[in-house]
Amino acid sequence: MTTPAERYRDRLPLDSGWPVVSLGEGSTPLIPAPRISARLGVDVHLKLESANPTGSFKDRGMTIAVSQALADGARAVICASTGNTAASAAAYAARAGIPAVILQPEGAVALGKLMQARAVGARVLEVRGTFDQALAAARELGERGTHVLVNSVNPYRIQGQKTAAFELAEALGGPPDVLALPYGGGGNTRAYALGFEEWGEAMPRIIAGEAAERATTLASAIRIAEPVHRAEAEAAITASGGSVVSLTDDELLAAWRELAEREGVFCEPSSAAGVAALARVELEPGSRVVCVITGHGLKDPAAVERATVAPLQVDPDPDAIAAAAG
Ligand code: AN7
Repeated sequence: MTTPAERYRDRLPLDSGWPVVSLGEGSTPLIPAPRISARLGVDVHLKLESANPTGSFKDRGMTIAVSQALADGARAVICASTGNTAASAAAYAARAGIPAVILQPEGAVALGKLMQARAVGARVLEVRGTFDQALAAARELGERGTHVLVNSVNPYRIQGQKTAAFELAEALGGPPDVLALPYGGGGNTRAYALGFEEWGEAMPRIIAGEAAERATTLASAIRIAEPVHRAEAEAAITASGGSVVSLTDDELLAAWRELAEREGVFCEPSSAAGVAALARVELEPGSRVVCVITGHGLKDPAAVERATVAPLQVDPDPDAIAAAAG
């Protein structure tokens, strides 16, 4: 399989001698969403970034950032994370053979993501504070030079991440009319805008769904009070003719449910933000829309427990099972 680093080498800041640290990221599926399309009167496709090696979009940027860190002789990488950056950084660091220090806001990271970072041997530290406070501490350690920071303020993250825009333009024979995605820190939004700008055809209208209650949303991946890329991300959204849509947890969960039950796509709650945001904007009938599904549903089993009905218990008796199956 060709990785984004190979496929788009001439569009990436890669030195020729570089060993690329890869887990087979990119080339993610782009699938139609017929029922969501019918409801909205537009042609919706889903870009399943949840199909990346660690189950989220972060792997595209992490392959490039960790490769650069290795080439620079880094002794260790560090990140603060609501969970997915951590899972990705930990896996790519393991692949590179360098230690990863992971700062998680205590009690605020979904179970699957916590287990991923632990499983690959990262040094996981639970910070008594918010994501924003943990990020400030990680940035400080990055500046001291003891650790290479691999949060998306590391420019190689955005560089790698932009390859998702190239894949979309190639798959569709040009950029979509509308790109809808979750908006947490804004790094992904920035990366798509950069990618489509470099692609050189039209810029899609960017619809970015954020949690209305940023500090407390059940969508823990985007529980980020202060988006670090706010200025650049929102400038790109405005320039594209798009908008930021603030979503309640009920709106996020309704879109999450629709993706799961009506399209068969099981993502984590934050990943439904693009679909949820579309319901709140005017759309040109028939236009081509891509929603980015940023993370896999298995990351957050607690969200499923909260939002769905628990299984009934039955005896191994066909009549009892037939009655219970309904
Ligand atoms: C599934 O892992 O910030 O707007 O530390 O995990 O680029 O921040 C995750 C963010 C959307 C928001 N969907 O993207 C982290 C982290 C999922 C995410 C976002 C995140 P950005």
